[in-house]
This record gives sequence, C-alpha cells and structure tokens, in this order.
Amino acid sequence: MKISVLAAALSVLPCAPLACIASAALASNKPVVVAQADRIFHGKGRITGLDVASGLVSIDHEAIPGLMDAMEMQYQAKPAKILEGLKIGESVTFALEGKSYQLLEISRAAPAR
Ligand SMILES: [Cu+2]
Repeated sequence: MKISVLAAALSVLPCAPLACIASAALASNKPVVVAQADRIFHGKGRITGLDVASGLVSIDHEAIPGLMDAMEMQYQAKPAKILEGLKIGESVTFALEGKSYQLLEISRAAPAR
C-alpha cells in the first residue's frame, strides 16, 4: 500500500531528480555567461594619449563599477575613426565592451562651468 502511493507520487515528477537538477543548473547558468560576455560598461575620464591612425587612446579614468578601478590605461577604439576630432586633455565619457575592453563609443563630456 505505502509503496504504491510513493511510486504514484514519483511518477508525477517531470524527470528524474538528478536530471532535474542538471537542467535547472544549465537553465540558470547559461544566460548569465552570455550576458557577461556581451555587457557594455560606461566610464568617464580625461584623454592622456591619442593615436587616431591606429585607434589607440589613453584615458585617465574613474572607476568603472563592476569592471575596473580608477586608472590610466590605453584602449583600442573600434572603429579607429571614433577618435577623430578628440584632443589630449579633453574630458570624455566612453563605452567599452567588458570582455575585450574595446572602446565602442567616446564623446567629449559637457564642459565644466
Ligand atoms: Cu582601466
């Protein structure tokens, strides 16, 4: 009697317990990994070096939450032409891809008044 009740209860489960755990883990992990790789981060800083032809810009930047502390570093702009018109010493805001650190957008910050 008791055994048949237990068997009936188990048959209601959509899959074996171990398979359920594995599929639940896959379902919850996969989107997180994809989101991390595609994530775009935004920063603020000042241009300290510029080579428009090769698409390289050095920026003394504030901390970028979730990605890196405040530091001065060089970024590869993609495409290089987004650096056209900028000058060393200018304050900028920028967007970069969180995995490659490629600079996707950069623009002059509103001047301080
Ligand atoms: Cu940095």
